[in-house]
Amino acid sequence: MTIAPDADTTSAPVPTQSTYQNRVAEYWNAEENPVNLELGKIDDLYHHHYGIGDADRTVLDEPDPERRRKRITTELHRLEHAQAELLADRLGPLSPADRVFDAGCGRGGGSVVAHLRHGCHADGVTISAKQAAFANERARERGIDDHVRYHHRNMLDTGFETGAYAASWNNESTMYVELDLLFAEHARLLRRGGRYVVITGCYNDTYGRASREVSLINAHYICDIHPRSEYFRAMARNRLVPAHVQDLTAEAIPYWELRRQADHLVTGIEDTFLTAYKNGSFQYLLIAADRV
Ligand code: GPP
Ligand code: MG
Repeated sequence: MTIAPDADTTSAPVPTQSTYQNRVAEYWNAEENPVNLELGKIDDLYHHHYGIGDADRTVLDEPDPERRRKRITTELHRLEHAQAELLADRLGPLSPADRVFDAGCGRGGGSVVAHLRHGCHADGVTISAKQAAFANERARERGIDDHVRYHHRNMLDTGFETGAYAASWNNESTMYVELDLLFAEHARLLRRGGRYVVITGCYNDTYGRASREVSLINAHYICDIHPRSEYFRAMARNRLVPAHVQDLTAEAIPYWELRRQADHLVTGIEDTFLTAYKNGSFQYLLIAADRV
């Protein structure tokens, strides 16, 4: 049964979920990786994506062990924040009257970044009740809960108002869903001329099929990484016209090179990402599209 939720509430029932979606929700309800929580604590911006840009590797030379850990944590957070800012830049121009939709919002960092950048209202959606509650608590503490709200809902079927959004995005969350269903929901929510942005890891069609490393990443996160081609096919089918495509693969590597040396934060997937990026089977991509 699908119950159409009130856009102002955070506790409306999510539509009936597949067994797979229940497993994904369980993963995120249980997830407490220090690489996410310790970074988030720095400034109360909790991201669930990776970083981009050159890393300051001098943090590794810090002789005091406690200070070294702190400096590495701070540097990784800086790189993740730079990624969130890049995405937020691509949403604009937006005004404080505008509303944006954060599909697969995790613990909420991206919506806060978008609000701070543009002054806009944000609705974040996550399949994890725990993440939605956590993110709403952070928004309350920050005093922006009148502008930024998180909802325990399914991003494929949000129940939000048709055409009410000036911009929307997925930041590393598309690999959990069928792209046609996802883009149909974005196209429904976005007003004509609205902007959709995705940052994602995708497998490279020129390599062939999914590599061993891509399959290992899928198993690690219980996700299903799409090929690059599928993004463009599914966008074309759903009134989303790419305006800007950026291959961020090279810019993603310094983050992983630093993260693999952060003994206090590693999760075990670091070398797999590096091999996947370096053997050409996997790409880190930003696509900005207009809703026509
Ligand atoms: C990062 O989340 C992103 C995902 C789990 C989705 C998979 C992304 C790909 C690009 C394949 P996270 O910040 O919770 O992960 P981690 O705990 O590894 O930092
Ligand atoms: Mg993380």
